[in-house]
Amino acid sequence: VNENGTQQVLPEVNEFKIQEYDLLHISEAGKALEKIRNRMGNAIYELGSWPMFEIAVSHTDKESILHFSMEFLIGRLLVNNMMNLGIYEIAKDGLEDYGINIHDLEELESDAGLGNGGLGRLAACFMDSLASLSYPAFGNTIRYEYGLFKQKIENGYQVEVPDQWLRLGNMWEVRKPKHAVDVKFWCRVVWNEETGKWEHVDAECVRAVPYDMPIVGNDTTVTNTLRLWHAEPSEEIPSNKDFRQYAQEVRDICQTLYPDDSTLAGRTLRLKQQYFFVSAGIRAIIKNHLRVYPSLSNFHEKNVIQLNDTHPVLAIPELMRILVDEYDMEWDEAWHITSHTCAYTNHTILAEALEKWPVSTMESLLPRIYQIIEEINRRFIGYVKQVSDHDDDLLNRVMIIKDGQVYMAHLAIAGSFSVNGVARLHSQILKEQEMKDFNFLYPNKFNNKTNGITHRRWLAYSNPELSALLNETIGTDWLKHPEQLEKLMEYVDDSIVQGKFYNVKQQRKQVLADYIYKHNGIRIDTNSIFDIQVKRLHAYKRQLLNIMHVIYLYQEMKVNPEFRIYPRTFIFGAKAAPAYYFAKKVIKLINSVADIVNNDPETSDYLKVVFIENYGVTIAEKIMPAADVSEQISTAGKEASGTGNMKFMMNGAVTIGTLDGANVEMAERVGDDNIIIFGLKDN
Ligand code: 26W
Repeated sequence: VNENGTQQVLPEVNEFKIQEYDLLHISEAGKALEKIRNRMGNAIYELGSWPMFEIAVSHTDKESILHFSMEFLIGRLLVNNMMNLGIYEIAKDGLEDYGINIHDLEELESDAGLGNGGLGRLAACFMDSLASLSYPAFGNTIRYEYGLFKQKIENGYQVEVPDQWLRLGNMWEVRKPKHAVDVKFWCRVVWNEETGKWEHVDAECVRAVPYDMPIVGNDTTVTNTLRLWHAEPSEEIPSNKDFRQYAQEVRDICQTLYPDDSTLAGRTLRLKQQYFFVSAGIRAIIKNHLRVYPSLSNFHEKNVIQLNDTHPVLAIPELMRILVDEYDMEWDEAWHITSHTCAYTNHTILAEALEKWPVSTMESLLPRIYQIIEEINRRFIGYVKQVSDHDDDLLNRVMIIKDGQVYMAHLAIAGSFSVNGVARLHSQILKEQEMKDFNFLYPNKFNNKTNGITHRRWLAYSNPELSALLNETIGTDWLKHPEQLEKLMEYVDDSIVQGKFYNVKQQRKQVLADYIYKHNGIRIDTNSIFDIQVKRLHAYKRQLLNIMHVIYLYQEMKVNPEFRIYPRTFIFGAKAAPAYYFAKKVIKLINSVADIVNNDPETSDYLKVVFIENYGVTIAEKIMPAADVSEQISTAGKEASGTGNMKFMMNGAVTIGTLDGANVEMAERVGDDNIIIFGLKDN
C-alpha cells in the first residue's frame, strides 16, 4: 500500500498474472504452479540468502546459526512462503480471475517429508521461526531421493511404499555446482614427513553438490537457506573399483532417509550419510567465514553449529580435523574453537536411539576422524581423572570409546558448550539420571530449551477460520507476537466469542469429516467428540492403551443397554518403523476394531474409529484444527517433549495426558479444565 493509501500490486506479480494466465486451463494448473514457484523461488532466492548472509555477517556482530540435522520435515512450502511474503491473497485473487482455484494448485505440491517425526519437524519449525525473527540461520541436511516411506493400509496392515517426492521436481531448490566439495571415505592415513601433514591415500571421493531452498521469513527482509547436499561421482574416481559399482555406492548415500540398520552394510551407509553432510556443511561455513574474516581464530565467535541429536556429531572431530590438518592450528586452540562452536540437543533417552558406532566400522570408513576421536577421548580421560580424583567407576561410565564402541552422546557432550533437553522434565531426567555423571563433570553445560512450534503454519495458515476469529477478537498483532494470544483470556466467559469459536471448530471438523469420507469411505458425525491421537506408533506412546479403552466402551455398550456414552469418534494416525513388529500389530488391531465398531448398528451412533493412513505434515494441518480431544498418554518419563500436544492445544483441543514431556509445563499454564492429567505423578 503506497503513501496515499491505495493498494499497488507488485509489478512483477501483476505482469506475471497478465502474461502467464490468460492462456491457461485448469488442466495446466501444474505448469502454473511450476511457474509460480520458479518465479517466487528465484525471486526469493535473488532477494538474497547467501549474499544477504554475507552482508549480515560483515556488518553486524550477529553470529550465524547453522542447524545441522539429518531430518527436516518441511511439508509443503507454497502456502507458507506466500503467506510469509504476504502475497497469498493477491495470488488467490489473481488465479481466480483466470478460473483457477489456488487450493487445486496447493494439492499438487508433494510434502518434503525428509524426517521420521518430532525431531525432523522441530528442525523445520525452528527454521521458519529463525527466519521470521530475522536471524541469519542456515539448515544443513541431505537431499534424500526418497523421504520417509508413504504408508498404505491394506487389509488393516501397514504397507510401505517409496516416497517419490521429487517426481515432479522440487521447484524450491536451486542447484549450486560451484559450491560443490569432495568428501573422502575408506582412505588410509599416512604421515608425510616432508609436508608434515596427514595424507589420505587411496581415498574414495564423493562429490557433495549443494541444493539450496529458500526459507522465507514472515514480515522480514531475511530469507534464509536450507542447504541439502546431494552425492554425485567425483572426477577423482577410485582406481581399484569398477566405476558402475562406485557410482551405485555414491547414489546409495542419498537414497533413503534411514537405511535398514539390520545389516553392517546398512549401518555403514548410515555412518557415511552422517559424515557426508557434516563434512560438506562445515567446509561451506569455513569458506563463507573466510570471505568475511581474515582467519578462523574467531570462528566460534561468529558461528554456532546446533547439533540436532547425535546424528551430526561427527561435526566435532571433522571441525578439529580441518583446523588441525588443513589450517595447521595447534590442538588446544582448535579444541577451544570447536568446543565453543558446537551445541548439542538431546531428543530422547530411549536406549535404542542413543547411537554407538563400532570402532571397526568407524576406523575403516573414516580413519583420520577416528584418530581424532581417540585423541579427544585420551584428553577427556585426563580431564575426568583430574576432576573426579581418579574415580575409575565414573571414568568407565563416561568414556567416549569403550567396549569397542564410540559413544556419540559422550562425544557430543565433551565437544559442545551447551547440552539441552527439549522439555523441563526431560532436561531434569538428563541432569539427574541419564547424564548425571556428565552434569558433575560439566556443571554449567546442561540446560533446558522446551520445544516450541511455529504458530504461523500450525495456527494462522492451517486454521484460517480460527485465525480470522482471533483477528476480530484480539487484533492481528498475535501473528508477529504470539504471546499476545493471552489476550483471549478476557473472552473466556464471553458467550458470543464462545459461540463463534464453536462454529469455527464445527467448520474445521466438517473439513476433516469430508477428508475421511473421501479417503476412508466412513461417514463420521461432526456432533460427536473428535478424540484424536496422531504420532509415530511406539509402545511408549501407548496407542494400545487408547484402543483398549475403545474396546472397553464397545463391550460395555454391548452387554449393558443402559450404558450409553456421548457420541465419540476416535481418530488415529501413525506410521510404524518398517521393522517394528509390535507397532505394526497395533495398527492392525486399530483397523480391526474399527471394522467391528463402525459396522455394529447397536453402537455405531455412539462410537466410531478411524485410522487415517500416511500421517504426515500436510494431513496434520487438516487434523489439528478439527480435534476436540488431544490424546497425549505416553508412559511417564518416556516422551522427551512432544510437539503435537502443542499444535492441538493451540487449535483449541482439550488434552488428555500423562505427566510427561511438555504436558507438565502445559498443565501449569492452561489449568485443570484444559488438560486432564492421569497416571504417575512422579518418577
Ligand atoms: C517413534 C519413537 C521415536 C523416538 C525417538 C522415533 C525417533 C526418535 C528419535 C531418535 C528422536 C526423536 O525424534 N525424538 C523426539 O523429538 C521431538 C522433538 O524434540 C520430541 O518432541 C519427542 O518427544 C521426541 O520423541
